[in-house]
Amino acid sequence: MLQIYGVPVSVHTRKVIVAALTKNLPYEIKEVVPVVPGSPPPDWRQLSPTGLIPAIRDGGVELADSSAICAYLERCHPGPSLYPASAAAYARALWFEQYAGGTLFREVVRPLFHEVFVQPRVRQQPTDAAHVDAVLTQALPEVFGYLEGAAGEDHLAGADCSIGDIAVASNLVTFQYIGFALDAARFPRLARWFARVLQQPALREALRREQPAVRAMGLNDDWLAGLPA
Ligand SMILES: N[C@@H](CCC(=O)N[C@@H](CS)C(=O)NCC(=O)O)C(=O)O
Repeated sequence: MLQIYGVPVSVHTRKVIVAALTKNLPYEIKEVVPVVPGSPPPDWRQLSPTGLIPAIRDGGVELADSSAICAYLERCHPGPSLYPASAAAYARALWFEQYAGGTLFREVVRPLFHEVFVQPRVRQQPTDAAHVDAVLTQALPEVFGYLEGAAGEDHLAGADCSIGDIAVASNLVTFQYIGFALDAARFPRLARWFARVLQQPALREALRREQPAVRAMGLNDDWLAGLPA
């Protein structure tokens, strides 16, 4: 069985879980929390050379990085596909996947998660309020503003939900878990797109499965209650 190393509430582990669920693949979670000392297994750097989650073991294949893993799962199990057929839409899906991991995560979600969760809850260190404020007033408007312009009445890379949608949505899920809200008055197209992607069955199932961890971590999941069943 596919073994996914990571934690379901991690932005990039969730992406791999949604890909596995989309393809109806059974999987087993091997819990690794890189920020918790002693959590990674002894051979962790061999499996994940960066030390980051997620990584997988699938038969004889060992692989790190959510984008590499999702592309691998797609090649092994082509349907249902998370990658559009046309070259232009395929490229756009990859772009949004890259933008999600490279800019949305690095400049907005990761610093906020670090300040409001890792520092006070894992490291017993104070939150740097000035850093949070800088992210909210400088990085977020640019990044969410770009996504607002990119979101239409469809998905980000065409009619169907793609890996690009899942990658961006996974970031917004964590953004809301840590107590921030996607402001629908300020980013209406992005908010409508997010509500649409949250209807995607594999993402819904991933969110359902991670609820025990969300509650155990004391994260905010009130916003999920407002979603249509
Ligand atoms: N490019 C990597 C990024 C993975 C990543 O940043 N993972 C985060 C969790 S979502 C992590 O391991 N953070 C722990 C740390 O920074 O030490 C991927 O797509 O898998």
